[in-house]
Amino acid sequence: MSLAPDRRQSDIFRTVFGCASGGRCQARIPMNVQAANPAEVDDGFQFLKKAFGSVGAIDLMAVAPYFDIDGDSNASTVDGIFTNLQGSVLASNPPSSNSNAIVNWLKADLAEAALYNLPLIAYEGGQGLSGSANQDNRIAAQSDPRMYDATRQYFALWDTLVGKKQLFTYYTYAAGDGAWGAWGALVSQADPGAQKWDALMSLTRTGGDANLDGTVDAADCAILRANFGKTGMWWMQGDFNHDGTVDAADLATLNANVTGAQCAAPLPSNGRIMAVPHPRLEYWMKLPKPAVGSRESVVPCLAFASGSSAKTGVGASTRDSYYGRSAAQAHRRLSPR
Ligand SMILES: [Ca+2]
Ligand SMILES: [Ca+2]
Repeated sequence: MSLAPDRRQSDIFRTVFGCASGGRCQARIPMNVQAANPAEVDDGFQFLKKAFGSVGAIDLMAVAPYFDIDGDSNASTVDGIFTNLQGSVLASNPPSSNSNAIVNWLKADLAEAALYNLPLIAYEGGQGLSGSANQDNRIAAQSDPRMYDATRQYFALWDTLVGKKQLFTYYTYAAGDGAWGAWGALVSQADPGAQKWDALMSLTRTGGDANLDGTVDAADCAILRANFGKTGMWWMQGDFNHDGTVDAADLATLNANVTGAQCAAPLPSNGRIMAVPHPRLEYWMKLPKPAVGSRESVVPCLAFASGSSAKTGVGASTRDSYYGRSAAQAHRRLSPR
């Protein structure tokens, strides 16, 4: 029986990592089995119990519950793919005719693991759209916005049935789409985002953590500000609600979780900057027209007397030099007489 050498292999790891002596173990030993056929491992577990008294050398049962369409005919259109995935394969109450329904797989996996008091983890998983029929549609589905929703729907099932805290190894980080599948959450690690990647970020990161460093702070604010108002954006560019645009909603998400100063939206590049004349400015405007420049060309504002603003109650401006006056001269003109 193949589990006998597996057991010996497990014991070697336990010895090397100090588990055999009862120390805290860094290595946890899983027993893998197909998610759709968990009963296949039962003979092995029974053998271990008989031979060793328990399956004690095994810490976990591990499966790879990839989700895929239930039959190639569903790939004739991209719509067909998502109708089958979202309405059947990933449904919380799937049709009994669907032998690829994730709920049914996970329930059977949990039942098998429970027989031996083993936790369930996923040693691989994610979407598994692959096959020779209509491969173009399977690849097109990867960048369809419904893939974002399908990925979240998938993990909602995992979270509900198995548990958020149970290890799930998503396959894989970045890989190109091709005839043998489209496994990468990102197509290229240089990409700013993708439907699958952004779904994973939304499930694992705090809203606002654009640079994925585990905190929401000024660095994330800078990213959001740099992309504010842009469309075609992704999580790592500041689009936390996946509507494609970086805007006030994303800013609110960031500020709800930020450590340190609140993040402010940048001024719009085509916006208006308005100032309200101060009584002292009106006084200044009544003075003879300056020798240099045109008064009419100047934006009315409160700022004229740099360095003396505290006394006058007005701000600083470079307009003084425009009129050929020093800040002190401007201050004198702005001060009550
Ligand atoms: Ca961050
Ligand atoms: Ca957004």
